[in-house]
Amino acid sequence: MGATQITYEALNNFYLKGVTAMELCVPDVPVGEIDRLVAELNDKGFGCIPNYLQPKDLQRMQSFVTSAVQRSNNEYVHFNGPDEVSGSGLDELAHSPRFKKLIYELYERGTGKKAPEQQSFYQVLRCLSGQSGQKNSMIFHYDSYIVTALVPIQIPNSGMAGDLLMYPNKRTVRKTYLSNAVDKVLLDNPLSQRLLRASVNTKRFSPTRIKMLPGHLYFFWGYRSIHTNEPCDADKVRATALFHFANPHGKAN
Ligand SMILES: O=C(O)CCC(=O)C(=O)O
Ligand SMILES: [Fe+2]
Repeated sequence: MGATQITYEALNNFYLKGVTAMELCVPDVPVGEIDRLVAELNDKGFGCIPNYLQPKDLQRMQSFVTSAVQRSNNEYVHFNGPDEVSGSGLDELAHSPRFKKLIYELYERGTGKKAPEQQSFYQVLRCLSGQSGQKNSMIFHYDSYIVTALVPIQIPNSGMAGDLLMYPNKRTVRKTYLSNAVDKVLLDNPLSQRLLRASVNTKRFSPTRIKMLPGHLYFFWGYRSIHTNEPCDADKVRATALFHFANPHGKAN
């Protein structure tokens, strides 16, 4: 009788853990809210859905980050695609119909075009830590994809937090891959990078600074906006999950 009870309890525990581990809670965002987001992206450069992730889901993602950073000896590490973050919950988010619908609708309502059906997300998890974390910061760029959705997983709550810096909506969607490449070359050179870095703390030319909170979901037009992240202190961890959608030139980089 005693033995049966223990076995039953153990099974029950296992079953319950299994259920909570599998079920990522993804909100259904109404169309009116998406229109509000689009207006924010166009007007101030970024939009935010506060507390998009449930605390338990965020904790699971944070545990994944903690062990990944430990494995990399507290240095920068990143993961591409859902398979590399399998079990963290970020893979489930990328596959979630509600999340996909949100991004497709944001794209469609923001651009007036039909969302490309064949493209999936270009998904990245970036974990900044140590000296290499600092080297992977302050690199201003345009993304190759129109929509950038960003979920901060872990942000230091003191010192340098790794704010997102942005000059929003600085270019239109280029017709050709060549003109897109020209924009990128004009930005990705030592002189432009030096000028942009020198502008960060000026009164006149400073970028929009976004202090991000873990579990919120942020959007911006990554293709159209010059952006980067500030470094965080080397002894801290700053982790962001990025979901890029819709490459107008069909080439990833
Ligand atoms: O980690 C961030 O805050 C931004 C990273 C980014 O812009 C990118 O990976 O394209
Ligand atoms: Fe980016």
